[in-house]
Amino acid sequence: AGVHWTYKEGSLDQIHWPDEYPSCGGRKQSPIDIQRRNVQFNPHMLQLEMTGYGEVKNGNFLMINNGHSVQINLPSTMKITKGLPACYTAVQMHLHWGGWDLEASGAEHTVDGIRYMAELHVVHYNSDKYNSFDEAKDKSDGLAVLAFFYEDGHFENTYYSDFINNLENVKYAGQSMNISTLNVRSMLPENLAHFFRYEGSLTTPPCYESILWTVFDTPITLSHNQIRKLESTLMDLENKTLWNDYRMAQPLNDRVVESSFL
Ligand code: SG4
Ligand code: ZN
Repeated sequence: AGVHWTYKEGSLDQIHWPDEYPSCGGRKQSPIDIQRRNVQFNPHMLQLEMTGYGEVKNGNFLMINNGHSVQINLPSTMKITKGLPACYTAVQMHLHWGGWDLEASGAEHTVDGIRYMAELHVVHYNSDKYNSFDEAKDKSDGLAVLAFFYEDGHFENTYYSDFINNLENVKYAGQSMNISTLNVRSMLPENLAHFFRYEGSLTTPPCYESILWTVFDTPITLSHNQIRKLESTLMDLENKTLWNDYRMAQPLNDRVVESSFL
């Protein structure tokens, strides 16, 4: 105990994560740079089928600033029922973003070296095989994460208005609030047909190599102001602006990235 891991500053920045967390130096780490010309089209990969992703009212969803990200805990009624090797139950979603007075972009995965503004991760565990996220998180077939890119555009994305406004209420690390209405489907791109798939890891310590990644090609558009608010509202564990919470691309090694489209 003592030093906490960070992205860029201090003695336990991302270069040094493997010193404390051996998995972070593994051969199946995330994120990666997705190179379109090296991706393998797999016509057998089916579009995902989800249940419970639509509007949920009178819920009690915790939105948390954990000092590394902002996270919303999801109801276990949200599931992926088809398109993956098993049934997966949602646990939480969180974002990674950049900083408005530094390099603005802060997505974790890059595509042909290009970094999008930000990235959403919807985390699920294999509920066919495991009883909880905690049990599944370090198993090679334990987790599935859906990743979505954000780009900036001219118009406010009204499906994100509540989320962006709520950031103010969880400004400081450790703060949380309850959300009663949530519609995750509306926060995703309409087109979910085009995606990449590969085997990787948690992008933060302890970097367990337990995630089957699905990275969608179609980005979500937020307005410039919405992205700015995301990048400048929250504070980290040291009470500094929480930004640039992304890990650099990791070596692909002997892995193959598949795509659902040509
Ligand atoms: C974010 O920091 C989440 O808030 C973490 O969730 C999450 O850790 C971490 O990202 C890594 O997840 O999809 N980017 S990722 O690989 O899910 C875990 C919590 O801290 C263990 C609960
Ligand atoms: Zn993440």
